[in-house]
Amino acid sequence: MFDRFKKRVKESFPEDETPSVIRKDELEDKVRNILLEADVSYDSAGKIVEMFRDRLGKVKKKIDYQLVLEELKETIREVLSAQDSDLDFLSPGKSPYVVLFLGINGTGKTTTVAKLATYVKKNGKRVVLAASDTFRAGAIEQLTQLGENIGVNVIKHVAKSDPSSVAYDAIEHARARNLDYVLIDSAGRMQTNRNLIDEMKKIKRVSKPDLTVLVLDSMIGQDAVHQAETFMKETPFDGIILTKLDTDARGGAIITIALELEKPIYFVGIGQKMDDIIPFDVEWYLDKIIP
Ligand SMILES: Nc1nc2c(ncn2[C@@H]2O[C@H](COP(=O)(O)OP(=O)(O)O)[C@@H](O)[C@H]2O)c(=O)[nH]1
Ligand SMILES: [Mg+2]
Repeated sequence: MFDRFKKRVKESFPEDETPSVIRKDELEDKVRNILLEADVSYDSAGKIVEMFRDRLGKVKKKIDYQLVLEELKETIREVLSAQDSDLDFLSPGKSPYVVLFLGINGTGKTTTVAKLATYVKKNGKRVVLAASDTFRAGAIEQLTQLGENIGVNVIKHVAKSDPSSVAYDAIEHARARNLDYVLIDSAGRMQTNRNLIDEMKKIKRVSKPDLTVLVLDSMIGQDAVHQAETFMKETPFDGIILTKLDTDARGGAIITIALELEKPIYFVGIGQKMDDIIPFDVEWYLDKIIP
């Protein structure tokens, strides 16, 4: 995870090899290059370099590489902390707590729904899943199978049926049984298919989710921002779950998302197993990218 990012930081600023003269413009170029190579967008990289420059400008003592790393870390911490969410997913304060998952195909929605069900179940909560991806062949079966594996009920209708009514039934099911969560999977094509966009809006209208989450694949890097902006226009969402960080050597998507989308990242997916999801933590991320 983010190996390349950390390696580049290490190579650029070897802690015990600070040169006798440090030129600030060279420092800034190095930071900018590290960020661009990590697939942080050009604008975001520029903003971070600016913030980093301001920080170094306030430093009174002699600058060495150790200090550079500390200030770089502090800069990124400031950017990410600004989007810190106060969501307490395990005690949301409403039941059933209805969560709608959006995202294009293949980002990991269905897997994420099952992972989060596992997560809340492990914490003593009761949950039902709504198989509202009725569009893609196999999607209902996929969620049903996952539900069986983790011992969680899945509400489903036949293929091609109205996804909103599946969501509605799942919510009724949860109300009748005093369940804590309803997690709604959805079909995820966008832009290309007006029907699916309208369907997505309808699911949202009908299910009135307490939380709408956009699932993004970290491998697409800064394109995640464009994808998210497209979604935002049609079906506004509250925050993000970023998947597949385990296969992401670059790691810059997190920074670009924080600076350009200004939305919190609630959880990150770090593998294919049901346990491979963790609440996003700024310090966890900083430890992984900066030595
Ligand atoms: N390595 C890895 N693979 C993941 C992660 N999350 C999902 N996947 C995989 O991504 C693929 C697509 O997932 P799926 O949930 O079907 O995506 P959906 O089309 O958005 O519902 C599957 O092979 C998942 O196992 C993750 O955090 N790490
Ligand atoms: Mg799916």
